[in-house]
Amino acid sequence: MIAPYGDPSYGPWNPQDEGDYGLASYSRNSVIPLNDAPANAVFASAVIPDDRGNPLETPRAVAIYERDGGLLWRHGLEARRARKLVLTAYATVDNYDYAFNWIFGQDGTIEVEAMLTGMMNIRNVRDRQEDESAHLGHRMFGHLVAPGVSAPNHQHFFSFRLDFDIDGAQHNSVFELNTETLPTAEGNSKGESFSMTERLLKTEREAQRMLNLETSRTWKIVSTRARNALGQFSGYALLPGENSVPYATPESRPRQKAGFMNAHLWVTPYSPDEMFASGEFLNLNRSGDGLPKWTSANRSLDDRDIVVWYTLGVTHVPRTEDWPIMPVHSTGFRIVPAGFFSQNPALDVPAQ
Ligand SMILES: [Cu+2]
Repeated sequence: MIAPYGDPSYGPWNPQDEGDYGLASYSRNSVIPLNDAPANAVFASAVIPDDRGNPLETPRAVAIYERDGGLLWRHGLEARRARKLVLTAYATVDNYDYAFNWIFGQDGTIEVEAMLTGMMNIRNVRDRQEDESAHLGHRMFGHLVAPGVSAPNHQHFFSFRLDFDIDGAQHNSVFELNTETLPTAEGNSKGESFSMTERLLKTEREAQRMLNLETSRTWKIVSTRARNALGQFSGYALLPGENSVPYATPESRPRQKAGFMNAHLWVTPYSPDEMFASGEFLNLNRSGDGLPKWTSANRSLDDRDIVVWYTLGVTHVPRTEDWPIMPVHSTGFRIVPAGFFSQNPALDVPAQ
């Protein structure tokens, strides 16, 4: 996870919050009962090694709880209420705070939610009020949030390493799904027809993909061996939510250091040596280690143990209301069953 800043007065400052700091180690915070998590939560501690190899324990590192999940399904006068199982962990990285929720639904959906809060990074500006060039309080590179205080435009890029094992670790493949209007020449005389095509991503280079709103692009990870009752590949689809492209140029330092942000999707064959999107040794490393380096081998991805890496970008154009403590900005994506079951798996949920 890296946060590139867009204000040229900042100099080369692009904190890599996971890597330089460690979202799961030094930055991990204890969950605050009743505030970070509801009254029915249970907690688990975590032990990780410090930089000398000594055990470092965080009490209440993880909260686990059920919460109301809204409507599960309904038709006419028949309806079911959903419950969701939530795993929560928090990290404070200097001024900023991140929370991560892994949310498990009765319909087989896994939601991944990242929450951004804490205190924005700021710089002092000479004029205490908005200057003439400011448009509704917005400067070219930031936003005035208090007299003499400007919060610069910045982005947050997360890399989620998703080690899919659909019906076993081996024999998995990744397909890309695109939906397009059919040409009128191909039996689309009314101009209303559109079709979805699935394309196998065969190699690491083919699997470096960007989102595409025009084709409603999603991806599906399937077992090539297991089938549901309809004979379809057993699979789960990755459904993107909010996302962004990097505004730093391809040659810039953050793009070199955190090359994972060059694509929204990466797929690699599983390797125990490839755990971190920017490589093992991040501090002072400018070399483009990690995903760009590994995938230059262009290994085969078909019918094997694969790992999916999803890049989630948030463009944070500060608001006045983000100061002095930022209300949570929630973002994320979903992993939903797609052929994994043979029908809606939540039919057995009883009515309240
Ligand atoms: Cu931000």
